[in-house]
Amino acid sequence: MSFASVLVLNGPNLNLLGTREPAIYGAETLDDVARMCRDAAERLDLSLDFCQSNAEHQLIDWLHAARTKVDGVVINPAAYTHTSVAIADALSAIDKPVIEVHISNVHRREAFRHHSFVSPIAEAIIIGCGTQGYVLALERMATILKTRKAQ
Ligand code: CA2
Repeated sequence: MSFASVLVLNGPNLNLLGTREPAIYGAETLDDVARMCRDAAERLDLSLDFCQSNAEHQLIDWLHAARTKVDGVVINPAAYTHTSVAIADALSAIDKPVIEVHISNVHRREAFRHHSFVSPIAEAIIIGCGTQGYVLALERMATILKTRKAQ
């Protein structure tokens, strides 16, 4: 039995990881990232749901379910980071810690990637650490959730 549960949510086109643009996103596939997350979750005593969708409404439905089902959310909203007030609103409705992850350093890239609707809601943001960012996010989430449980 794990001490807490975390949802890792991935937005549009992240299913293409590892198939192109390796200079920006690395060589790992989304399945590789899911495996890394599962290994980290086991080590950190977290239970894990790992999901990806290209559809905004699906991501929002999962976030609504997360309100009662999980203790924290790690999200790479992909391009919806920069466009979606709806995903930001769904995240605001979750009274649980949220950590935003970006594989690439968005601040080194086009200006439209510099703004995030999600960042003001996030407890922490991990940017430009490659796919390792997901593992770092789970480690930070475990620390946050352990600290909250101890209070
Ligand atoms: O750096 C990140 O993690 C991003 O969230 C990735 C998004 C991008 O729109 C954000 O600005 C930054 C794009 C995900 C698409 O991933 C692909 C991977 C390989 C090939 C094509 C797309």
